[in-house]
Amino acid sequence: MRISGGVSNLSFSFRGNDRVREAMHSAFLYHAIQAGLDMGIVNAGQLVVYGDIPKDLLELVEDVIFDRRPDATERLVEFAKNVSGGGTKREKDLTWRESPVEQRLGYAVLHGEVEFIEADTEEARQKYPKPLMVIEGPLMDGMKVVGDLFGAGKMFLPQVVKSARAMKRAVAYLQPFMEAEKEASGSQQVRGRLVLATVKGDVHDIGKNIVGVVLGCNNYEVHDLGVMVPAEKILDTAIELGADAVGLSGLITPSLDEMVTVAKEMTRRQFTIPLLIGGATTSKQHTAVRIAPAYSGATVHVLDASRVIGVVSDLFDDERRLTFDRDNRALQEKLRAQHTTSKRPQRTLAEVRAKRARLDFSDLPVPPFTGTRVIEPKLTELREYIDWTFFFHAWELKGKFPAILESPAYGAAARELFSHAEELLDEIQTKRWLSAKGVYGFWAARADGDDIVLGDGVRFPMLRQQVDHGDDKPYYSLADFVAPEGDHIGAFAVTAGLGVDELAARYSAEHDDYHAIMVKALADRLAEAFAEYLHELVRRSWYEKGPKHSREELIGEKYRGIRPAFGYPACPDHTEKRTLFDLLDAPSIGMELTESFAMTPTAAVSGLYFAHPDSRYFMVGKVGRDQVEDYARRKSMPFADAQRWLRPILGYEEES
Ligand code: B12
Repeated sequence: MRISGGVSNLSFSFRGNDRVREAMHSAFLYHAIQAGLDMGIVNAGQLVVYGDIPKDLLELVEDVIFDRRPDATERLVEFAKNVSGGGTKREKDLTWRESPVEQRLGYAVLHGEVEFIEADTEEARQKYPKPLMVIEGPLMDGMKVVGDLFGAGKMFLPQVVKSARAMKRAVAYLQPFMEAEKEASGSQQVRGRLVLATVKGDVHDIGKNIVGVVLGCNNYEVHDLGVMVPAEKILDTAIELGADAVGLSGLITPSLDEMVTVAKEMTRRQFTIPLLIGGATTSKQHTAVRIAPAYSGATVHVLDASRVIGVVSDLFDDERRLTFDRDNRALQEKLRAQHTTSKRPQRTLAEVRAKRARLDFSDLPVPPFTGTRVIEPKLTELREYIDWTFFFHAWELKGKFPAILESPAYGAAARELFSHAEELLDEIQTKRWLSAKGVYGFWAARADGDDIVLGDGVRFPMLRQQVDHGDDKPYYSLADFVAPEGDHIGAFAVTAGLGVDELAARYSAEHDDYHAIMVKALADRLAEAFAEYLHELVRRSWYEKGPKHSREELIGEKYRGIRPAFGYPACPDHTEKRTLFDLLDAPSIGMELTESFAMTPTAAVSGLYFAHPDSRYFMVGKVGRDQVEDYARRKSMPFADAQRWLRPILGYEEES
């Protein structure tokens, strides 16, 4: 028996939408041939390669073909509305190429099109009397539309960063001509000059880079000093360039203190320009309570890139500045007042220790080995462990993956970003641009009060919750999850960031911030995926022998055991990473710590493994002075130092 069929009937209802039809035909043929189809009638010139069908479209199409979900048809119909238009037979829509050069440049900037940008810029250069006029005319007009649409929420961050790439390429093309004519690029129209830096001891810069691009798109001049920048360099540069504002960024809590240091230095050196504060660890509360009082000029916390233009345009406007500054100071005053009144009652250390969590330690699984092992997974292995939600989050497309691909507001932008990310990941994989390395191990361990002591004497002092719960619940410490009579714990340090800096620098040199930022965001995702992958491997080798958990279960942490990381709320003291790194000999795989205990390479995660089924994540929260004194003793660290490192969680006022 032979089977043959007319394939196009399958997609008849999508007449006019060749992209969807071609994808349906290809996907159908791909599976049907494997299942025994001998002959199909189809326009072979209109077939897309199965592997080239974008993943999102493929999923929807296969949902329909296999009738995988009840709403498969509706979802494909909905999706098809956004992708109607040419399939393989139709050329890319190039009608915009027929318009005058000004409109072409505007289009290229708005859509982030770089294919013709140099040729069009050259044409405009020949048309205009001076190269600078090309920037200040058609290119800036295009950027202004971008800035307005972004401000109005009609354009999303990834699209803005792509626009910036087109703009930068055009400006770079014009640069040598302007130098020949001794023109300064765009200097007449610059709306303000900012010096940005990630503070000393901190290495993360995606957020700051995004902010820099958004500012650049709105014709602010940005001098980005990079990461780990000491206060002196930031302020010297600001003076040298006559900056209108300084912007600081930081990811981990020790950077908060460093920001206070910069603020104090600004006061000492009699600065008056605004100080902008941003980064994942910062908050408007901390800015109000600690940073603003250290500096007399305007000190403004900026939550994310979408707010930065609003803030700087107010600060740099002679009229609006006063009102903005007054409102900001009033808000900060209110936050300081709330801070002093909102202290929640605390129990004494002795009381909370008496209420430690008491676990049943009758089942203590033994790990497969003790000591350390190095692991170097392939990126293909890590890829399936990526939780994409935070990737979109980094680009300010907030929503859960994969639902975000279907979002009425962000869907189109999210789908485009996702397909670019997948393309780049493919390339990174095949060209081996990045590599991942980790080290992990297991040790005999026991709880000694609130310390976890390893067989060879290495000690991890832990902190305990002290804020009054008002009920009978235990006051947790991670030490509670380890049996005092003898048990095991694990530890790990992983990075997927080997090669990132070089790759990002290469993209930046090509004026391609879009890919430079994307590479870093992907490396971060791979680092987190590595931690997930390794945790699974560890659990399975140690105590979790059953069937593997699904992706959703992994993301929802529906498994036994935890992997808290120093800096996260259950173990907020970053300095313990020193002991951890020594234990694992993390430098042997290329990982190091900065003076603030940030890890390099940047895309890195490290922490401990606990196996107990009742072990759980919790927040230590604010701690009392009695605990800080006790903790300092247990760490053999001077009290003042312990207090400084624990500053973000002190539940009492420090004596000055
Ligand atoms: C994703 C993530 C990671 C990723 C990548 C980090 C990253 N991209 O920022 C990875 C997995 C690598 C990671 C690692 C770690 N992380 Co982490 N991580 C996060 C998470 C979940 C999201 C951060 C993020 O991606 N933000 C998206 C980016 C684009 O936003 P952003 O950096 O904040 O920037 C925006 C704004 O802040 C602002 N902005 C930023 N800079 C500037 C500058 C100026 C001038 C202005 C105006 C504005 C501005 O605009 C930006 C764009 O919108 C946060 C929790 C959270 N929800 O915030 C924890 C968090 C940042 N991580 C934390 C910690 C502790 C760590 C680790 C130390 C854990 C560990 N022991 O392994 C390591 C440190 C890594 C290192 N190299 O040292 C803590 C930091 C606070 C603290 N307690 O110290 C957080 C807050 C989690 C928590 N609640 O405890 N992390």
